[in-house]
Amino acid sequence: MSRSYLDPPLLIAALATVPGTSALAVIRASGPACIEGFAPCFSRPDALLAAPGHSLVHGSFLDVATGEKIDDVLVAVFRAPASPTGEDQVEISCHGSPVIIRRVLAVLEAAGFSTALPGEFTFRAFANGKQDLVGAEAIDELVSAPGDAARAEAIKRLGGGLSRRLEKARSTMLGLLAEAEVRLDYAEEDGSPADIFPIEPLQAFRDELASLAATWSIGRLHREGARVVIAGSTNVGKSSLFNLLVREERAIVSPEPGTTRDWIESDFELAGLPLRLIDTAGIREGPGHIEALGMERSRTLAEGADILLCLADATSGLGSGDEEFLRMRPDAIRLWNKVDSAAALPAPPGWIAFSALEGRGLPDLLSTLEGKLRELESRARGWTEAAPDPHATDEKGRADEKGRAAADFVVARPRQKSLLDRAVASLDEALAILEAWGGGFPSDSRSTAPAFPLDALALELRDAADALGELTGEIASPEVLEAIFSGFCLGK
Ligand SMILES: Nc1nc2c(ncn2[C@@H]2O[C@H](COP(=O)(O)OP(=O)(O)OP(=O)(O)O)[C@@H](O)[C@H]2O)c(=O)[nH]1
Ligand SMILES: [Mg+2]
Repeated sequence: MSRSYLDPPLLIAALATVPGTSALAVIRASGPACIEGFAPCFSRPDALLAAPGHSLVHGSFLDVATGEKIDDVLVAVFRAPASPTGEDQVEISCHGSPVIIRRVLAVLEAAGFSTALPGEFTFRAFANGKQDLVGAEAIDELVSAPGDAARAEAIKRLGGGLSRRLEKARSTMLGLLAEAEVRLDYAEEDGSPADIFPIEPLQAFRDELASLAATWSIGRLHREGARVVIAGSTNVGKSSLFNLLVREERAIVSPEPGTTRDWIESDFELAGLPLRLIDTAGIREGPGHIEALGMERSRTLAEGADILLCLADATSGLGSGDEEFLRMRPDAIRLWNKVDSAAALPAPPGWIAFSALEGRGLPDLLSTLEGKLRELESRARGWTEAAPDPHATDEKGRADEKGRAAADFVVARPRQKSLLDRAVASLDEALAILEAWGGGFPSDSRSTAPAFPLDALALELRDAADALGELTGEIASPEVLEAIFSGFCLGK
């Protein structure tokens, strides 16, 4: 029967490093009485059992059944609750041979350690209050960060500042509601709405959460990479440029027009930012059925590109395919390719003179591309390029500053974004309810003024608070937890 993350905690073990040959490998084990469970597999059980938490013990890993020494190992001992998982834990550093790893895991299994589920160590850290859900997700994001920007954002989230901010917003909102309930009992008819429920802090939370939700586009950009699409007429050198940028012969290049029939993609990094480069089928008149399908895909990809590279053949001038893309995307980076050829026409203004064959114009292309990426990043953050003026009195200056404060933290997952959106939508409803009310108290039975809409307000504020609670994992359902942690890597 398959195990679940929510089963009572067993002893678990898994390889934490990549399988294969390496200098060292680390095998982690965790669970109640894990150190005692591991002791029979170790040549110095007394030293192990006496070892304090966060210490190292040197010895041999033994086959319990035969007493055979399998490897020389160094064991890191962690004791509950001051361990990464909150349970007793050992981390065995052995030599990184697949044979040793297999034997160690088999002996551990025979000694009662089950194979850990993906992300089960992190799940236990979450279940034992060592990490909230945003922090647990940040561990996975740190391990799988495709570039330095995504790494920097993950390590910040792992620090817990974002979670603390969300928890503070949640408890303050619920506190305001509780206070409103009390104040209502004592409200005078001539009191103002702000005496019952102060709107300003609510508005401030709403704005802060909205800024945070807006950082998702930058998080997505850093995690998935900007989609850079190469498009143009057939035979202009798109695949040659693709190969040049990814530094390998990935795409087929040939003098025959219509060589690329379907798009191909490859990831690379520029100035710390990940890119997904996509080579597409060229556009030409009178294509066959399959080629026409490929051309349709090229158009869709160009339309959805973060950055479009439009290539034209310098030996023949602008083709109808290139013109079509330029009409669709006037913001495209324009490359006048094959300038090395004797037949090349001069590059028109606004075009980079380029040669995919010789790499001419490449520094110009890379710096233009980097500039576009930075622009994309700034736009995703909702920033203007200038540094914020701390004395800014205008709306824009204040909005920029708020954006930067929220962008200290960047949300990285669609789950986080949609829960923030839900909280913002509920707070918008709550603010609309307060605005529509405008005054009047139910405590005065003769009053004809509308009653304070406590129930409707409470409903919206609780929903906003619940969305934040789901975000940090305080009230996440077992299904949600299972779905999140099963996406983590093994041994994490
Ligand atoms: N002289 C010269 N030839 C080039 C250059 N770039 C590409 N070519 C040649 O142009 C021809 C077409 O190149 P590809 O890279 O396959 O062109 P493509 O745009 O991908 O073509 P399709 O996939 O058919 O749309 C090949 O013979 C290349 O060697 C260049 O900078 N200079
Ligand atoms: Mg091609």
